[in-house]
This record gives sequence, structure tokens and C-alpha cells, in this order.
Amino acid sequence: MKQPKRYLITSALPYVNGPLHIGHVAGAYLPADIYVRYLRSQGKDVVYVCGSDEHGAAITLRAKKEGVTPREIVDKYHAIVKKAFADFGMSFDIYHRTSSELHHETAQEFFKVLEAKGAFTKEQSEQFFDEDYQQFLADRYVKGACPKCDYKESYGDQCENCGSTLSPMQLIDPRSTLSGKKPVLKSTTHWYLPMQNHADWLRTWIKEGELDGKEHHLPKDWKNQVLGQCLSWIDVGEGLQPRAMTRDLDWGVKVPVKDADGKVLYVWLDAPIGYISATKQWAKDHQKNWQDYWQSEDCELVHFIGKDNIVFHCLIFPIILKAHGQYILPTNVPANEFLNLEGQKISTSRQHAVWLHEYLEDFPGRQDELRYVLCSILPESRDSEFTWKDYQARVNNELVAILGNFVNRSLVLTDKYYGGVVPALGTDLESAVVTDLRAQIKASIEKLSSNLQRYRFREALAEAMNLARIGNKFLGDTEPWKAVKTNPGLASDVLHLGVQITAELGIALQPFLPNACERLHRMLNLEDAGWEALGHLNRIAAGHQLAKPELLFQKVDDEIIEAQIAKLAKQTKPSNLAPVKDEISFDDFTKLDIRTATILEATKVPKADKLLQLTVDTGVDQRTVVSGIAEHFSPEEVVGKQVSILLNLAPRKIRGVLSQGMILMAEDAEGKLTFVTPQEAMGNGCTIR
Ligand code: B3M
Ligand code: ZN
Repeated sequence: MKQPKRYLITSALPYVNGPLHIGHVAGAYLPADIYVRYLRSQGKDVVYVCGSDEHGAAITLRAKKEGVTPREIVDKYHAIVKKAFADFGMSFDIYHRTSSELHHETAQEFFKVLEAKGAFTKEQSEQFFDEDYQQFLADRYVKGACPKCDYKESYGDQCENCGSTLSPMQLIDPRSTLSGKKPVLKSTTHWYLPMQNHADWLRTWIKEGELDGKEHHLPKDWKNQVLGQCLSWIDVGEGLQPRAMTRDLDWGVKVPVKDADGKVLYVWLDAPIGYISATKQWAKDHQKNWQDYWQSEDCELVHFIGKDNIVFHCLIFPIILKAHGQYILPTNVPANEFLNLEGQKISTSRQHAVWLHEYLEDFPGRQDELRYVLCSILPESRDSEFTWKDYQARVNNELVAILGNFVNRSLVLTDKYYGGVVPALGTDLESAVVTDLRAQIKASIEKLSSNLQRYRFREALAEAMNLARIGNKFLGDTEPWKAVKTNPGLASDVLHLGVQITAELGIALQPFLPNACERLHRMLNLEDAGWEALGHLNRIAAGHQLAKPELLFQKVDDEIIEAQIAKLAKQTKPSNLAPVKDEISFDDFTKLDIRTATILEATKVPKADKLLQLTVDTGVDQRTVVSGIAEHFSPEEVVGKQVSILLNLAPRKIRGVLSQGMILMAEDAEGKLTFVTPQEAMGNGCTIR
């Protein structure tokens, strides 16, 4: 493979229908930022683009929910998202937006070229339509059960539960997200991308890394799950199908041809073109040539995304780029899996999320702590999990206790013994020890680089941190704080090397912890240096004056973590609530005679695992009730409990026992039961209404 002269790196354009959470960061942003910083550190010519995805049903539905226009939604969240990225320190060369004029022009121009080249077919078909709203229902306008995993709240374009990409017609029991009603079918005309015609070259390109008979990329470098998802799209079931590239909507990029009134480009056609328009804007702003990146074989294109975007970046966008004829294709799409949070899926709608902008407010100046923790748990090959306890443990036990501790010991001792003037490396330390130290450091750095090249950022970070571990062990083995009295030459040799290792860390960790490395360079009184300076243990000359050492990281206290856990519990809405029942009249309600009562006796019903037979004091009488709670409560546990009872339920024989009434229970989505008990003890027989 020839070495690229330029790099074009993209991170998925987030829909600006809400703020960003740590799942987004771990999916498509942090890994790309690390990679880009690594490339820049090597002096590579790289442009890193991103921007807001401002079209599509994600936006218009949010606007409807908030009762405002789509324009207001994108303006509001674009500002929030852009600021959160900037405050977090994402090193985009440009953060653009798809509602910009330049983007609309670029996307329309692209469409016209494709249309002229015959890349589309125009077809009439039946689509879901909401009669109440007089609107076609594409993508997220339809909900229903996912045909793959049966998740009941799946969208028409994608199941948020299993990540499958869908089309509305595949949903089971479809319903309109506008009226909630079952949609009807109505005929409409759209431009389709005949994906099935592209299966052969896509397969060879993805699987063999070959394009137009030439080597394109190393297929073994692609992640297994990315390859697997692509190949199953191409070859499993019915294989690739035509996919509509236009929509009947009024928010989006207008279809730029005749007879297309009221139609816009499918958001997944316009959004990836957003990468191109962002690059164009950047080029304009910096007197560069965007074609050097998008239309040059010397450039390498890499898309960083989450797994739910694989098909769009590995199949649909490449088809479009190739059909256009002048564009390069991505050499890799290192998609990540999902990040879970405290045992559950992250969910914007349920507010089960750690929002990036709130983290930055709650943890000012601690961007690197979040970068460190997220990078340590990146869902690179399988889903992974963020918990606040783990966050605390990694910060305290790794950043503070390993990295911070090593840097601090090296610099503080040098400050104390030598006034911060770096001593020379003499010959008091055994040369075998020095040689071994150099070899260990070199080996770690080689692994670090090779992991970075292969987009394995978790392992890369572990190798970079290993340098601090090596340093700690070295200090522990040689004990300069003792040697300074007994063998001063040995102590100065050790601290010379300790400071050199600290300087190595300043380069090796820079892609991961840019802010900490800046502080480190300040303490070292040293200019930042590129990757080529790494691994020689010679960045600092003897006699160099260091600045005063400070602590590199601070511990995170228990209270801070507890506050975050409590905040999350408070904001998270419960999942899978039972659907709302049909309306009843007030009269219907008053027919229910619900009272306070106390359980006097409880026994298991023989041969019935689920049933307890209860004797209950209802205030009006004592009666027998059979209750299906035996798997949740033992008889001893329930005796003496005050409960609520539905008194006038028709008596019923259950397993031979006549049950007169029903004990009321609250049940959560996981099936956990608890009694409905008055806040304060009351007499029995009080009415509940
Ligand atoms: N906006 C989907 C998402 O946020 C989408 C990515 C576009 S990348 C061109 O998951
Ligand atoms: Zn599903």
C-alpha cells in the first residue's frame, strides 16, 4: 500500500435534535480526535471535518414535540452541540452545518450529477400516509415493532434497540407518530438508488480491499463487526434492495429537478455530502483546495461512526461517491459499538444519559479525565459500560495513582535535590539497567504506535500508560530518595531518566490527554514536540531548568460521584411503562370500592408456586383473599402489613379457595412488586379514591 500524502477524517454529523451524551463521544468523536491528534503529531497533512446534521425526521419530529419550527430546533441545538464540542476540546478543523447554503448547493449539485448519470431510478409506489395530518410517513414518522428483535418502539428507519436498519414497511403493527393511528397506503413517486446493481463491486471492495481491479485498502484492517454487517447486508436474505433517496417533506434540501415539488433529499443522501460541503467551507476559509482531499488518490478518507451508521457509510455513500465518478472511497470505517450507562442503554428520550455539556459544567477543567475514562472503555469490539464508580476508580487509581504519582515523584525530587536543574546521566546506574529501561520503553512505544495505526485506542492508551508504570517500577527499584544520601551519583542518574520518561509521556499521551500534556510541558519548561521525538529518552539536556511542579490530576471524592449517581437516578424516566388504557368515566371509577386493610394471616396455597392465601381485616369484616405474590414475598413478610384492597370485586374460586377481593400492588417494568400502603398508618376500612 502506498503512503497517503493527505488524510481526510470525518466524525458522524450528529442530529441536532438534542444535546450530546457520552455515548456519542465514545462512538464517533473521541476516537477520531485521538487519531487526528496522532496524525498531526507526526506532521501529516490532515483535515478533520464534522458538523450538525440538521435535516430529517429526527429534527422535524423534535420541532413538533417542542411546538416550534425545525429552524428553531436546529439553531438551538446546533449552538449547544457546537459549544459542548468546543469546550470539550474536539480538534475539528471545521464544525459546519447542513442547513448552510453551501451545503444545499453542494448536495443539489451532487444529485443533479447522479441524476444525469442515470444513477437513480424513478418509481411510483405505495407509502404509509397519515390521513389526519395529510402527510406521507417516512422513516421516524412511523413506529412499530422491530421485525428483528420485537422491540415495540422501533422507528421506521432504524431500531434503537438492536441497531437494525429498517424500512417502514417492515414494521409490525405500524402506527403514525403524528396521529398515533394506523397509517393508510397512498401512491407517490420517488428517486431510488438501485443498490442491488452495486453488490458485486461492493463485495470485492469491502472483502478483498480491491476497487476497479486495483488494491484499495487492507481488508484485515477493517473491524470484524463492520465487515460482518456489510457482508450480511449484501448477501443475506434478499440482499441489497432499491432505496428511496427522496422524501415527501418540506424540511430538507429541495430535490433540484422538475416535477419534484414538495420533495426533499433523503437525509441519508444529504448528510454524508455534508462532509464534502464542510471541507469546501474549510478550504475557502484557509485558501486550500478541497479537491486535494476528496478527489485525489493521494488522500486517505476515514469515517468514524457508531455501529448504527455502518450501512450508510460502507454501502450507500460509497455507491454515491463512485457513481459520481470523481471521488475517493473510504479506506476504513472504524465503527464503534454502543456504550451503556449504569447497566442500561443510554437513551435520550428517557433522559438516561450523561450529557456532555453538563459534565463540562459539573467537572470544570476535567476534560481529560472524561477522555481518559471513555478511551479506557471504548466500545471498540463490543458494547461496553460507563459507571460513575468506575469513573472514580480509573481517575483515582490510574490517572492520580499511576500517572500523576510518577510525574510528581520525578519532578518533585528533582526540584528538591537539584533545584529543578536536570542532572546529567552519569555511570553510577548499572548500564544493564539503563539498557533494559530503554528497551522496555521502546517496546511500549512501538505497540502504542501500531495500535493507534490500527484504530485500537483502548490498547494504545494502555501502552502509553505503561510508560508511567515502567517509570514507577524504576523509581521503586532504585529508590533515589534513599540513594541521594548513600550514593548521590545513582540518585541523579535515576532522576535524569525519570525526567526523560516524563517528557516521553508528554508526547505519548498527547493524543489522549492533550490538556494534561500541556500542563506537563509547562512543568517541564519544554516546547511540545512531535511523534518523531518519542522513544529516545533524550528530549531534555542536562542542566535544563524545570518549572515548579504541580499536581497533574486531582482525586475525585465520593460525594461528587454520589451526587452524579443521584442526579442520573432523578432525571431518568422509567422504561417500558405499560400503555395507557382506554378512557373511563368518573362513574366507572366510583364503582370501585378501595379500602385500607391489614393482613392478619398468610399461608402458601398448596401446589401453587405463585399464590398466598391471606386473611385480611378490611375494617368492615375479616375475609380471605388469594393473591399472586408468593414469588415476591414470604408469608412471614406480609403479616401485619397495611395494604389497599379492592373490596367489591366479585368473589372467585382460585385453586379451591374462595377469594373475596384483590390486594393492590405497584409493579415496575422489571416485574418488581410492592404494596400500595398509605403514607401514614390509618385505621382499616378507610376509603381510597
Ligand atoms: N446524523 C445519525 C446519527 O446521529 C446521523 C449521522 C450522519 S453522518 C453523515 O446517528
Ligand atoms: Zn430491533
